[in-house]
Amino acid sequence: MNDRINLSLDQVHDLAFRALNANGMGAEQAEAVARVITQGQRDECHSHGLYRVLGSVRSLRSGKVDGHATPTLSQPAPSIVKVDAHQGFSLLALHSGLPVLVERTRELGVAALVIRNCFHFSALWPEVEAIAEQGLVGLAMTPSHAWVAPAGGNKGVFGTNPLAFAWPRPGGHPFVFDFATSAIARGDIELHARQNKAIPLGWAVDANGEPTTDAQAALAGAMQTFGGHKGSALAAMVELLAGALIGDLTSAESMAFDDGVGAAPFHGELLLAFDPQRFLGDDLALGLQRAEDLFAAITDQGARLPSQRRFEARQRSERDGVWIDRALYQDIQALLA
Ligand code: NDP
Ligand code: PYC
Repeated sequence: MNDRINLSLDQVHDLAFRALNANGMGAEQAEAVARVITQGQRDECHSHGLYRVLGSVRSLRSGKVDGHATPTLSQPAPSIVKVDAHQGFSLLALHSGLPVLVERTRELGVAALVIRNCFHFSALWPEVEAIAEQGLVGLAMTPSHAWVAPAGGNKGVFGTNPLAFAWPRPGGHPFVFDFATSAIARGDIELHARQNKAIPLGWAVDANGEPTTDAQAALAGAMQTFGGHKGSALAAMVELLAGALIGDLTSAESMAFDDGVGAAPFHGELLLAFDPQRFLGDDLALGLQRAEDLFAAITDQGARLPSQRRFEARQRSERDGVWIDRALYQDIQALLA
């Protein structure tokens, strides 16, 4: 029997939506979550595609999530848009806050979207891409659970704390990067553990603080930051900006809140948007051209831009559908029973 199955993007969306909805998530939230899961699977980001249905349903079943929460929006300052997710997932809150962030950014040049009190599991590139689609520059960050040791330590303090950035490009895909400040996303280590595959050295230490290639031992130990002290400092910055500054939980506090039930991390998120038109005025075209010159200097020597792999995967998936592990498909089907 083939160990992978082919699904259309509509089938991916339908499967995710039904699994979430059957486990207590209301249609509005389930639609927002299924859309992003489908985008992740489409772009072959396997750690943040259909695999996330399992963790989302586990979160719903933990009783901590309000799958029917309706986000509420406030504006504590002209440049700050705040959305309270009221213990729902982050994505419906994002959906309601994004148009207001865009409006404020066009008006003021720079604005922030703060999402509070949300369960969070998703990749950040769909969010900064949505900002760049409006001709704006986007930056997003969020804590998670305290799985990552600071450089020089061996106990979890930081989350995997992703940082994502998008720059709009006239007539093409934006320039986007989105990475964990840990050596790799935790989801990738979990996928290695599911498939009994070894992980590279440098991703994690075991519970005794020893470097390990065993994915299970890594999950029980502590993950490492990327780039040693540099990733460590960036991870701390994310805790400060998208935790302390916005009055929401740090990764350590999120983990304490979880109390071992294994739900998605519960905290906040910070998104910043910049309007190039406001910064550059009459020099907008020149500024965007200088960015193009920079991208050309990268690609002209054979190096690739971040997200190029994703955009190629997107084109393939839109044409041919996606391939997913049969075991994952069966695990999700079981959630519908
Ligand atoms: P990776 O290390 O796989 O890649 C991160 C970025 O680097 C991508 O933009 C990728 O582009 C780019 N990239 C990879 N290889 C190259 C290369 N050779 N040249 C140029 N660019 C390259 O990602 P991570 O494991 O760090 O993170 C994966 C995802 O997990 C992210 O989307 C992140 O948002 C998500 N995540 C979410 C968390 C949360 O709390 N919500 C926590 C941690 C991670 P490309 O995709 O095209 O390869
Ligand atoms: O893969 O590290 C991760 C992650 C944490 C929360 C969502 N994804």
